[in-house]
Amino acid sequence: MQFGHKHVFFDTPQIMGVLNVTPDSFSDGGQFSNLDKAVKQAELMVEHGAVFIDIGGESTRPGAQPVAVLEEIERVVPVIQKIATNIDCVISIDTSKALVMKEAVNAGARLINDVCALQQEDALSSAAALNVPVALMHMQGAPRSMQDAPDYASVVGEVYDFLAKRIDVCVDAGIKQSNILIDPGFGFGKTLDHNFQLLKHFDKFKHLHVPTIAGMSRKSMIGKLLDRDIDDRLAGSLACALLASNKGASILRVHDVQATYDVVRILNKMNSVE
Ligand code: 7PM
Repeated sequence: MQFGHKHVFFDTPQIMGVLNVTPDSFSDGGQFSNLDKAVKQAELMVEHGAVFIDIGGESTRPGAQPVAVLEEIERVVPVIQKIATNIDCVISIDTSKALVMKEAVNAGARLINDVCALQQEDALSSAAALNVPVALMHMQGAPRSMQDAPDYASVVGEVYDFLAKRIDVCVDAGIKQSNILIDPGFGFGKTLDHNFQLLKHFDKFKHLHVPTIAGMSRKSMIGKLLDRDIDDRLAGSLACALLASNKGASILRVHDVQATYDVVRILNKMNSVE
């Protein structure tokens, strides 16, 4: 798949490092600016094997307050510009807002990662006009209330059908199928069992014939099952990354890039021996 001038092969799983640029994620009172810290963290993630850096300026945490659009732009654009000029990677913008998509792509982002699957106002036409790849994620409900009572007759079937429809809508809006990725949206309006059903059947999503993203890193499906706080979920996250990879995930969206890349290299070796 082509991302600007960079071609990325999905014959083996690729890593997307998460870079949050919400105000408190980089303020430790030290001598480096938040901008420098964000760029240094991106640099380290790329050294450790990340091909994508996913930049998010709005917390999509269940129950989170929405961020004003201009504030979101002020947070992400300087970081995108500096990474785009200094680091060899594909910058992904984690946003649902049309204006943020535009400003981010103008600044150098080459993938739009939208947890709302381009359903917000003007997002679809905006993404189509920008002519960069888009990642469509499934979510049941809205971020604020999605974990209140997740409900499906068949989570795998319903997520699959939703993503199939969104691919069709995007193609009808002028987005090339070769520029679409999909993501079942672990933790977004799903119970513990829903999340593990999606993981168990992750291989079914390859029948949609577009690359797939799996984002389980440090999520509550790990914390709840294992009774682990957020800082103690590395082993669980690596297990989930390996299982999704083994079921064909194209991109792993993770916080712990170096450890995840070790896991991917082990699987790649096994898959490549005679
Ligand atoms: C709290 C809860 C904070 C959840 C942050 C999150 C995904 C994503 C996010 C995903 C894609 C996180 C999430 N998750 N984009 N953005 N897929 N494509 O864990 O699973 O970072 S936000």
